[in-house]
Amino acid sequence: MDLRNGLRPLGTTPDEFQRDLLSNLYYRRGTTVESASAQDAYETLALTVRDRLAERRARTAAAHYESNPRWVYYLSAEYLLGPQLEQNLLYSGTTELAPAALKTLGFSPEEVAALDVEPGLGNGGLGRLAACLLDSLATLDIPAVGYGIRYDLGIFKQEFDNGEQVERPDDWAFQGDPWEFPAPDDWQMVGFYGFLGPEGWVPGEVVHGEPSHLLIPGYGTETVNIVRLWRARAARASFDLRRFSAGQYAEAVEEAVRAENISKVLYPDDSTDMGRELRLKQQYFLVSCSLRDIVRRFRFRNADWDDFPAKTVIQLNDTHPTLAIPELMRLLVDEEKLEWEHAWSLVRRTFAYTCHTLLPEALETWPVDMLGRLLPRHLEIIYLINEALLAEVRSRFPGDLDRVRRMSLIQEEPQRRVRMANLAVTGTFAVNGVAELHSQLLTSTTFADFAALWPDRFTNVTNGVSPRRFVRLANPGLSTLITSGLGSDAWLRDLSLLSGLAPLADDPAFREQWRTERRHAKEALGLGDPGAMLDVMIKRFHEYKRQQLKLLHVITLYHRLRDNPERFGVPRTVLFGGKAAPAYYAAKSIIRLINAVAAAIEADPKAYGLLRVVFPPNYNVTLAEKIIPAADLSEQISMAGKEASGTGNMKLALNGALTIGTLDGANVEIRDRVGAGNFFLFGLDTPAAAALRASDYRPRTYYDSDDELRAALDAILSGAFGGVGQEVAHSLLDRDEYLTLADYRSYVDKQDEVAAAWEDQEHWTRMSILNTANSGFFSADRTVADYLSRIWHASPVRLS
Ligand code: OX2
Repeated sequence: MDLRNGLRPLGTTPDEFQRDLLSNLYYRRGTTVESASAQDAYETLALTVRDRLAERRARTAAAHYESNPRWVYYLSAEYLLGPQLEQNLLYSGTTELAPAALKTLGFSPEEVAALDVEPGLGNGGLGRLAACLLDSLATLDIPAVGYGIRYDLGIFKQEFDNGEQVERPDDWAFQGDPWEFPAPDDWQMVGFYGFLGPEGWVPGEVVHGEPSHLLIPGYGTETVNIVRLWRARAARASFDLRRFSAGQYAEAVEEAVRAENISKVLYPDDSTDMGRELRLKQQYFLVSCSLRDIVRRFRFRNADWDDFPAKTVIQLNDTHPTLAIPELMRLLVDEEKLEWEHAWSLVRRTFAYTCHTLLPEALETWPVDMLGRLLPRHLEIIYLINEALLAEVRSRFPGDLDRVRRMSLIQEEPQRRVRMANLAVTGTFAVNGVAELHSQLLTSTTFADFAALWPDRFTNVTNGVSPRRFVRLANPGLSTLITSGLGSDAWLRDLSLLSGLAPLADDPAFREQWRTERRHAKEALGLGDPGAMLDVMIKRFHEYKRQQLKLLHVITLYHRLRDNPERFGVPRTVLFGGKAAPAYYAAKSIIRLINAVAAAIEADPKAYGLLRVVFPPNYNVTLAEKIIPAADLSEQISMAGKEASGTGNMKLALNGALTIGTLDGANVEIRDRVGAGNFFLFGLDTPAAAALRASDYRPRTYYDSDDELRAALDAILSGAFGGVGQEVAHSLLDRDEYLTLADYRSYVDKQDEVAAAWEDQEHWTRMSILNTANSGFFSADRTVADYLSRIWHASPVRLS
């Protein structure tokens, strides 16, 4: 088959690349070298690179069609893909060709790269994990499609106004997105509301889902997969010409606006009923479009529904896409006329569910009333699933009413709500946590009842990160050094090879080179003295993550410095990065206080050259790629038993930062691998934290008995930071939900050990190299390999 429509293959020489660039400028941007703007240059380069991937994509699609493989479908409300240009240059092998070609247009690679806006279609770790898994699926040649929503406005842009977080819309695709392929002819129809009539569900509102896709190339292979994103549109002819002609302009487009609101923003504010309903609508929109698309794709090569589970595995990324379970039941029973039991057996063998949390408040539930109004047939199906579930529970555990109540898909008190996590566990063949500790805690706490009923359903898959993005692209200098140390760049596809660096930790010349590369990364970040220790805490703001603990440490360091500047010791730059959810006031107070403390320290000449706090706004993937290579110390200080895994911890360790952390999430596995001697452990472990929480915990006793802690909190209370942060201090003294004060002393003492270790740079460098050398396990390629062997059981399809 001719997959190039008779066209010649795209060339790989500088001349050919340049000719294609000029051709794209002329024919696709409609402009000339003389009048090209920087935006023209960027988009033309993107198209020229994209063409090379599109060709691989066409061949991938053909190979997949040919082999009718088992597909992995990943359903996720978020994808935090990061900037696309440099990645696609690397993956298409054109990184070296671009600068010269751009020069003919009169632009530098830096100018052009600055225009590559990252699609902010995600929030934090969950969305970035989705992006890393897609990258690894393609790299491992697994037939896979990611499904998500193409939000018009991604995660908000964070700005600081007088130290306070303000949220601005992130109009990421304002200029269009050159990486995107619209596929309007694959649209789907989605119904909402309405009633159940004798013929079944009659929706009262119908919207269209229009897909577009982005290319997901594999590294070091020909495979190019896709992520397909849905955008909500009014059904055709929704424009009301009669009203428009009558001057009712707003009313004329009302329906269109209501439809488009569904894919307007990621995680609309859910502090109102309307906001909550919009989120539920988004979830169903994603699920309904994606399932119909999956079925359409199944039918290309298959006719028998009994083959569906063998050809399809659908991974639910947390509970957001859980409505896929009742939706597939509806499609099979109502539309395909399968028997209920038959349909249920297909559904149960198709879906798998990843749980990403331990926080009870993060386990989604929806009011029965709301769900029944929006999706009456789905609520009915959920009741039927629940009946069968509870019958099974009663027969296995006769007389155990409490257990029945706990396991029910419906929570009764204080309000009737549907428990999405219970539904997700009930409708899937595999449930996994995202780190060893997390998976253990899931089966011993959150899902203990389900684990007793179906022990074989539960497994663990420890998260991982893309070594291409977070080492090769983010840290080119260190990557080159690693490649020369190992004698090859094969580590980029087999990260376990990093272990070959371990002997080099004892080689003084290599250590010197290692320090040089790390220093370059710091200089590139540009935060002043590269000799100061760069101490970073980059993650979403949440009280369980305990940015407030780091802040108390900063205030303590500041007090020591003021009292005794000669004895301060190691100069530090403390860097915070992260956003707080718009309606999460406690987290926003912590942000404001950090900014106030930073300003006070900055204004004090005594602190000059010794202590600095920096907080660049709008932490995102682009910024992460600059900070991570420069970091010396990685703060992973959540209250034990709260962070499911963490992935920033992996990225930092992989780049040679040393971790100070609790025994939480994947920190446990990082410490096991890099060695206890190369990791700064502090604080209560999960059982101790749980026991203290369960007892009569009094944070004030720590305040009373620890002079430095008292001084830090008193400083806030007495208005030393412009009066900011009173509520933070009060909340710590009165409640301290996450045991910040209980862990303070152990944390500060451990930080003193960190400072002492920093004084011996040879030893520190040795530890740094060993962190990198022993972090190969945390590649997302290994994560995908684990999903494949434990859950997905799909095989690679390689292009010939
Ligand atoms: C995050 C978890 O908080 C984090 O620990 C984990 O590393 C990440 O998911 C990827 O697994 N929303 N985001 C998360 O959980 C939820 C819910």
